[in-house]
Amino acid sequence: MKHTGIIRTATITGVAAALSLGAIVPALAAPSADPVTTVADLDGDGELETVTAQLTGPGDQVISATVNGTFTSIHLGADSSVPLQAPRVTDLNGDGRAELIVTQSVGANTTFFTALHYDGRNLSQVVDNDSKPLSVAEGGGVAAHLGYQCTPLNGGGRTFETVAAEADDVSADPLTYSGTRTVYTLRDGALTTQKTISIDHRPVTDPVLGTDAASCDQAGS
Ligand SMILES: [Ca+2]
Ligand SMILES: [Ca+2]
Repeated sequence: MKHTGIIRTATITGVAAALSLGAIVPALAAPSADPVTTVADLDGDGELETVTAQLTGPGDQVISATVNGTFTSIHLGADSSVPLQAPRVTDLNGDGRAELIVTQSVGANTTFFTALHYDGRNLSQVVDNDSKPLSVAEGGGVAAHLGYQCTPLNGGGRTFETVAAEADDVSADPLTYSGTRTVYTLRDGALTTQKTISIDHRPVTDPVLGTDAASCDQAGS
């Protein structure tokens, strides 16, 4: 009996220690709470900023950076069932200031992302034509062809293009896909649709289905 009492006391002490530690560092309560980092030139001044992503709880991450000595952060949805990925550093409009592509959910074949831009003071979500936060998918397995790409514009800048297409017949050989390619320009964190291109029974090798995420990378990051 006395032995059991000692163990109980030790356990209670351990719980108390864990609780007090948790109060100091709440992130310890989340799974895989180690932050992940990357570098991006958020304000386009030629100096790279460190961008940090950290799980803060189930389904929640915080993205943060310090630009010119000023800290900014934003909470976004996260898929806490998989290891947190650092944001992809892109420049979706080619203006020299980075946008961040942030993973929101990871499925068997398809990953969903949103995008952040830095407005000179804060990080905020890139919004689409309907003022809703951008959601872009990548992957799709055989049944779908999903992704994004950037295309240089004559005279400078880039368009940001998303592809969402479904297989016409998953047992066909070669496979063909039908759906939409949407061409956007980005200004002040808001996307404007320039063109919606219909994709009709095209093989995956057709440029209209092209999805090269690396073409959106920020130069020099
Ligand atoms: Ca900078
Ligand atoms: Ca940019």
